[in-house]
Amino acid sequence: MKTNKAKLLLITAVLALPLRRAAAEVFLPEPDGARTRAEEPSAADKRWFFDKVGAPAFWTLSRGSRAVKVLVCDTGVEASHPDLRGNVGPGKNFVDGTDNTAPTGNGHGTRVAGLIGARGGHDGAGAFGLNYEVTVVPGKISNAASGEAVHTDTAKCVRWGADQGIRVVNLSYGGALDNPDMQAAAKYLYEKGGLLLISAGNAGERLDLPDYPYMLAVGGTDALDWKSPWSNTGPYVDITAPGSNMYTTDAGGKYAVSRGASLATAVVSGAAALILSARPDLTAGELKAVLLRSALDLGTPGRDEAFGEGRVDLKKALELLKAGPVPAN
Ligand SMILES: [Ca+2]
Repeated sequence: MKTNKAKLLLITAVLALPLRRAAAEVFLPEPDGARTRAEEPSAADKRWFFDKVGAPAFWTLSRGSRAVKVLVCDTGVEASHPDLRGNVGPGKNFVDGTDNTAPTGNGHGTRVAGLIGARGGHDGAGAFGLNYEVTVVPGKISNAASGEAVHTDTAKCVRWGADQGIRVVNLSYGGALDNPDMQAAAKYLYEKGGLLLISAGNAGERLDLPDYPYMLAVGGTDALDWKSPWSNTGPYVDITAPGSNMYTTDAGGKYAVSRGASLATAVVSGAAALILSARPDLTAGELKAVLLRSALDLGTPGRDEAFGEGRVDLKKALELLKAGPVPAN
């Protein structure tokens, strides 16, 4: 029974649920919701986000590697999805202790995973993520159709990833930023060489949370590099990435056009995996430094509460990696 555990999350348009402060993460599908392949948008509409972040430039150096694992602590990932098959490895269920990481009534984790490593034709049918090849490791932290998770299971997921030597952990959930257990888990991961990418939240309001050095908090932007209206702001926001109108895989062999900081977080995780595929020698601090220092400054000059250091930019990251030694942090 989980009744004495603090609730952490909530996703998919379940706006009626009592949200845990503004830090709660709400994943909102676009009004069209999940679309079938036959109804998919144009190739240009599907690929805008990886063009925006300069992924094609980085692909001249590396298109990803199955040696790089990205732990997705979420609602499970549909490994049998036609566009994920081969890029999803075995994971763990932290709710029931089994190895069952298939989605149970909630496609949130499958949507997140698609942006990291879906492998449909990126000029044609299907969904395509930032990595042609990667190993998405599903860490299932919710068996509920609502997607709701508790912080104890979530912290377990992050610590397990650290013990597995996983370098990138994606947490597209809210409520964890200022949770002491989660902060300790993030630090544990960081000290073992991994980086936690975490959603800055979808409430569209300012949170007066400090910048926590062992997590990268991600906000969302749109195709014009405006801050997405739902994206939270505050001193804790480290970086932003596309999170509006994101075409991705969905559970049930489907596809979705979705929006939210969940998706923006997945883009940064995908970028981190891509960077590690080219430079597996980077420490967690160096990986963080590459992401932050290569980000395109937006809004007011320098770091600001809306964009953090700026919008993720893999073209600049590529230039930074080629320029010489990477700063430690
Ligand atoms: Ca700025």
